[in-house]
Amino acid sequence: LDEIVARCPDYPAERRHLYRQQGCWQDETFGAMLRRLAAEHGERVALVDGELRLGYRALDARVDALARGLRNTGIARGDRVVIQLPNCHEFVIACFALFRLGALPIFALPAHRRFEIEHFCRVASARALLIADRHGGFDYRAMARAIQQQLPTLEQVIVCGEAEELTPFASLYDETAEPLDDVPQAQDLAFFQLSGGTTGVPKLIPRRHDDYRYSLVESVRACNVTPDTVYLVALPISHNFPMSSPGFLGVLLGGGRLVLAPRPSPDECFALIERERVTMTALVPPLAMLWLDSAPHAGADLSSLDILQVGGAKLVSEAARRVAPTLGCRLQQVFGMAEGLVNYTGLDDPIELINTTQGRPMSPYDEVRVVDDDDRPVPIGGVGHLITRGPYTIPGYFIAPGEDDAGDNAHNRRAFTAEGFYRTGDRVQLTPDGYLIVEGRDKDQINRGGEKVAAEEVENQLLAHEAVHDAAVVAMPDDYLGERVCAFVLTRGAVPKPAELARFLRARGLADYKVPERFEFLDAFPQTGVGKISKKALRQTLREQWFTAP
Ligand code: J2J
Repeated sequence: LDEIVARCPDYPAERRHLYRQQGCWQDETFGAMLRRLAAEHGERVALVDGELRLGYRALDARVDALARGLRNTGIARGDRVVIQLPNCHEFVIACFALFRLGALPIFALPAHRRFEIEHFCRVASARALLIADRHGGFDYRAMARAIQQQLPTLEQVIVCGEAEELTPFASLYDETAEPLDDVPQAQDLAFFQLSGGTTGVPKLIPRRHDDYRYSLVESVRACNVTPDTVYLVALPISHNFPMSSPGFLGVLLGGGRLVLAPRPSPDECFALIERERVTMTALVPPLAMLWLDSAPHAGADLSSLDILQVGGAKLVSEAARRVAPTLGCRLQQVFGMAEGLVNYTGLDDPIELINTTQGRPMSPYDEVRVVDDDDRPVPIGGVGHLITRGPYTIPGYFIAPGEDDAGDNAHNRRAFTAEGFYRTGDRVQLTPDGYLIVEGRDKDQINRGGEKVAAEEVENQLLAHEAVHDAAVVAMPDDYLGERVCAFVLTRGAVPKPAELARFLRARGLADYKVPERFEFLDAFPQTGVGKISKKALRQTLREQWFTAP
C-alpha cells in the first residue's frame, strides 16, 4: 500500500488544511456514506436493474456481504482491482464493497480490450479483474484468460454471469455478520479513474474519498438532486460523468433512485423513462442528437423527464436549442474531466446561456485561469489555455513504475504548473459572467463524440505494423460524432489496405473506438518550421475536404 500511496501525488498540506477549513472535505468515506444513507432512506428504492429493485438498506447489506466475500478471497486494503462491467447492479455493489474494504478499483470502460485492460492490470499490479461474461457480442472471459497468462500478479478473475472455470461473482456473497476491520480514512485513496490521455499509454487518476465526495456534494446542489430524482444511467456507468456529475454516486448521496439502462439506445431508454418515470439523465452529444431525432416518432411518454445533461464533448448550439421543444425538458450543459473540475450551466439560467456555454465551475473554491502560452492571464473574453486547481482537482497522476526512473516524473511536471494547476489541454473563452465556452483543444487527442483517443497511443500501435514507416493520427470533422479518428501513414514497401491496418490494430487488442476510420497514405508529412510533423496542416487538409464534400 505504501508503495502505491507514494506513487499518487497528494495535495500539499496547506491546501488539505484549507479545504477542510472551508468545509469542502467533510471526513466521510464512501463506505460510511452508504451506511448513513441506508439508515436515512431504509426501504426506499435506491436502484432498479431490470426486474430487480434494491432499497437503500438492502443495497448496503449486499455491499457488506460482497465486501466480506472479497476479503475472504484475500483482497485487502490498498489492493487494486480492475472493474470492467456494463451498467448493472453488480457494478454498484462491487464499487461500494471495494470502497468499504479500502481496496482500490480501477474503472475501465466496457469498450476497452485486451491491450488497455492488460495495461491497467500491469501498471497497477492489480490482483483481480472483475468482468461480465459477455456483453455487446464480446466474450470478456477469453480476454481475461489471455491477460492472466501474461500477468502472474493477476490472481483472480471474477465474472458476473456464466463464469466457466473463473470465479463466479454471485458465489462471493458472504452473509455472515463478521465485521470488516482495517477500513480506510476519508483522506485515503478511493479509486483510480482513467484519463482521456494524450500520451502513449492512458494515465491513472488517483481520487480520494474526501475530494471526490466533495465533487458529489456540489453536483447534487448544482443539479438539484432530491429524493424525488429518478436518474437513468444511460452512459457507461464507470465513466466519470455518469459516476459523479451527479451520476450514480451523486444521486445516491441525494437520496434519489437509479435506473440502469443496459444500452443508451433511444428504444431501450425511452421505455425505461416511461416505465420508471425518469426525471433526469446524462448523454454525450451524438446520443443526445440521436434521441432528439427519435423522440418525435417514438410514441413513448417522456413527460417525466425534467433534466437532460449533455457533456463529454461540445454540444453545438443548434442541437442545444432543440432539446427543450423536442424532449420537453431542461438542458444542462456539463463540461467536466476525470481529473476534477466540473462546470455546469444553471438549471434556471437564461436559455441563451444554457444553449451557448459549457457552464461555470461548480465550486466557489475552484480556481480557473485562462492563460497564454507563457501562463499569463488573457483578458476576459479572450481565448486561452484553461488551467485549474481546487478542492476536487487532482494534484498529479499516478506515477507508473518505470515512469519515475530518472526520479523526475516528467509527465506530471508537464501536466501541472509549479503552483499545482492542472493543464486541462482545453482552449476556452471565459465570459464576463464567469461562464466557459470550449473553443478547442491543445492536447494531442481526438474527442470522438465524448470518447477520448490519445493520438500517440494509436500511432505507436500503427508503428508495430511492418508496412508502416511513420504515422500521424488526427481528428477529422464529423457532423454526427464531432470528430473521428484519421491516420496519415507513410508506408514502406507495398501500401496496405485500410481494412488490413484496422484489423491489425484490433488484433493487438486496441479498443474499437480508437481504430482509425480513415487512412490516408502519403509520401511525406507536411513539416513545421522546426522540422516536426505539422498536424495542423494535416487537420487543415481534412477540414478543406469536409467543407467541399458534396
Ligand atoms: C467540450 N468539451 C468537453 C463539453 C468534456 C462530466 C462531464 C464530462 C466529463 C468528461 C466528466 C465537454 N464541451 N461539455 O468527467 O465529470 C472534454 C474536454 C475535457 C475532457 C475530459 C464529467 N465535456 N469535454 O468528459 O475525462 O476536453 O471527462 O478536458 O472523459 O473532455 O474528458 P473526460
